[in-house]
Amino acid sequence: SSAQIGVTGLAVMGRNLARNFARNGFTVAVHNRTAAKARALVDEFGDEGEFVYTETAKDFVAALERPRRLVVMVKAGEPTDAVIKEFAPLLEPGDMIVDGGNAHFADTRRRERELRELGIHFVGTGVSGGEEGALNGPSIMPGGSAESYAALGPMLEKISAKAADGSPCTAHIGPDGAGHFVKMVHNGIEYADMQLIAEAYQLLREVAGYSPAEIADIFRTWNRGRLDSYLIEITAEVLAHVDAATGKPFVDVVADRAEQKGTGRWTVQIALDLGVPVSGIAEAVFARSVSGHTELRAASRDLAGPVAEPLSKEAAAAFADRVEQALYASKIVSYTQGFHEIAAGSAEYGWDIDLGAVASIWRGGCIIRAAFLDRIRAAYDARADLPSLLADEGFAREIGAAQDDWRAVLVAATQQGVPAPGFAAALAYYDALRAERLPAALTQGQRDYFGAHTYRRTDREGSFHTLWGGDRSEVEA
Ligand code: NBP
Repeated sequence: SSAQIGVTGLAVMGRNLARNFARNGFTVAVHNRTAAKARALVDEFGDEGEFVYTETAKDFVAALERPRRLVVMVKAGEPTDAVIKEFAPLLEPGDMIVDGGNAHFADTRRRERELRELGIHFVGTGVSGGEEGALNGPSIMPGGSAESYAALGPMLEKISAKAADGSPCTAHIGPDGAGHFVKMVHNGIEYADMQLIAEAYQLLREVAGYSPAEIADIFRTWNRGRLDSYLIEITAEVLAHVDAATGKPFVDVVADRAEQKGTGRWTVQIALDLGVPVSGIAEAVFARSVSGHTELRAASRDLAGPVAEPLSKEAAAAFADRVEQALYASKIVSYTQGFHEIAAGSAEYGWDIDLGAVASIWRGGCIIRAAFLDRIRAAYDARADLPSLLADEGFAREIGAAQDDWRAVLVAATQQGVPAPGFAAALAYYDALRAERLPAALTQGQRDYFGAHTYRRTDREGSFHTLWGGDRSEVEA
């Protein structure tokens, strides 16, 4: 038993994570259901560090020093349960099973509870950054017990990405499913970020009349400012890419149907359960869904729309500046909504999640890494009980400064018939929160009328009902 850590499940993610551990000086036992993959890993990358090839589950467990740290990187869902079922009987109290797959946090809570009874620490861990991140430093979001973090944290800190200030992009998120919950919301925010960028692109193309190559340059410029982020950077790369077979812009030869694996959808489903408005993330999930309804789209192609009016060169440049404002303002709203969901999950499940720490560990390694996250961390550092990111003075000032342009972009989008559901949902959220009065008062009246659901008054305590079918006098409910 010489390995400090073991990785089972050696597809792209597990293999790269195992190599990352080895490159950082840890001795890594490797195992895979199909043992040939473990063999191949050692044959191919054995010179990168210390690997211990193991063939059977028993050999694998025997190779690990105690308490054992066993990282599972298999397909989420049933395969994860199958692996737990295989390994749990071979482990001893104090050992750790670290699930680095994209598990649903409810599954993680169940697995943690079941394994806790055996004295085994189950550490549901969000890993972001794709295969590149797994190899060179991902953002890591471990849940599970504080005790398990004490034994595991230093290793994760070593293999994780580092933010610009050198701090590791990992921290103990909270008990049981907290890590997978935060990873889920990370992915939801990623969907929203991608959708907002996609809308900005579409508006620059169809309203301002820019080519993909020109838009790539605009994104490169934006990437030197406050929108500096991995997603903006790769957007410029994708837009500048030319298809070798046709010579056309790559974006023009890719089928316009976006796919999804499910974490964005989970983020919205859970938000509905928690009663948290994540309209920006929801619109992003729905936008992918709309794009995939080929028949619906074909059947709707002849619906009437406005005739587009091309902008002059000067007007196009001014419009691009406005789109940057709209994108930035909408991005603030997406993160406001996402962090609200994390705060709500934390309260519901008693996780006590440090929102500033979450922003901090997303600064490197993960898909949504951005300079912007430093600002979010600073906002929570200044005030840990910040009720909303929009309550932060700095963000409030910036979104206030952006609002005229944000509105102008949506006017143009509406007039020219270009869908911008992410921008629109974000602005509607902003305006709803600002509003002195919402039409919810009318909604309550309707509910009381047809269902006697009662309402509260602005001027006195208590619940009331109006006798709508009778003399319309009010009674206390
Ligand atoms: P996959 O999700 O494609 O899983 C393949 C691995 O699962 C193989 O090692 C396979 O073993 C193993 N496996 C399966 Br399938 N069923 C099994 C079973 N019943 N018992 C034991 N092993 C089983 O691999 P991946 O793309 O590397 O992702 C691994 C995890 O990381 C997933 O949960 C994924 O959601 C998550 N994740 C992926 C990314 C990414 O960018 N790809 C990013 C972040 C997180 P075999 O070789 O014997 O078939």
